[in-house]
Amino acid sequence: KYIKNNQLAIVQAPFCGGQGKSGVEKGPKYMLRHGLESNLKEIGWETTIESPLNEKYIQEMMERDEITDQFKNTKRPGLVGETTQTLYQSIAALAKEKKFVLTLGGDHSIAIGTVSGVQEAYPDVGLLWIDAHADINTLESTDSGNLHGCPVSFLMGLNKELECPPSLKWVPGSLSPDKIVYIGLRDVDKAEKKIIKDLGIKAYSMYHVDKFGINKVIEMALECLHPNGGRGPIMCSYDVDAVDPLFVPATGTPVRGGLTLREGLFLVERLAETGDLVALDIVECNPELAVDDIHVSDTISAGCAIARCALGETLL
Ligand code: NNH
Ligand code: MN
Ligand code: MN
Ligand code: MN
Repeated sequence: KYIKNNQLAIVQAPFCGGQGKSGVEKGPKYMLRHGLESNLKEIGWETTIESPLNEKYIQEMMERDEITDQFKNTKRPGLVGETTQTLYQSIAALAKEKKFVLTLGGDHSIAIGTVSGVQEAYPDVGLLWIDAHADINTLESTDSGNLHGCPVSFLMGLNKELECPPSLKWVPGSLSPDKIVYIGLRDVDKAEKKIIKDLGIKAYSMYHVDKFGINKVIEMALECLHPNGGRGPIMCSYDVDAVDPLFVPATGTPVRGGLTLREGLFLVERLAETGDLVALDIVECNPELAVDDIHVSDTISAGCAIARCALGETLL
């Protein structure tokens, strides 16, 4: 009921500046080469490919060094800020046109732009963050200095009282703690645990997946986002490292003990079934980190399967 005429915008976000390993910017190209667009057409979507970050920009981005673009411990805030603002503007416009927005990353810092953009069109959107990591480090708590470990803190406005790089001041930061739920966590930093606890954010770790089963977990998560059986728009930001590295080996920070491939797909099949999903990010596929071709195809085909299942391929 939110999406008009099966319109789907596939946004390429070939960005690697939120972390230190190159290759993750190749995610969109690999997923499209795998046939993702034609597969989605086959199941009835009217697709367009959007590339808000142009070639010249990406070339420039790859050449920028982290010595000059640094803010205290934080790496490349200028680059991340500019890139995510560009994505934000383009995605806000697409979502307002009532298109489903599928963003292909890139590292997870791009979610600063994608989620902020979707929120412009759907202020009450509920966000499902599927990840091995919580990505809620603040400018003060981040040990790595990698901004892909921080997008949620920006989305929630947690850096507003801190000294913030000018490039990231545009972020509305209006996501409230009861509008985000985590699934798949298993590598959360100490400072992140405290933030999650203090703010009362709902988080289903792998412990909860084992304890309750994936079906119960997703039902509880949906109930948190729109309580009392209510409905409303849902966005999913899906870090492929949520899925066990057995199935998704080519990613920057693999953590063992993750979701099975079926659990990872079931989650998004259930989202498709609600009819309320308005946007999806698929991030952190890094084909350059594969040790062989099988690792590449396992990772890319898992990423594409997540997109297809979220967009209804497996619903009968
Ligand atoms: N928590 C760590 C950090 O802040 C790791 C984040 N890495 C991720 N997140 N891949 O999804 O850097
Ligand atoms: Mn992760
Ligand atoms: Mn880690
Ligand atoms: Mn992540």
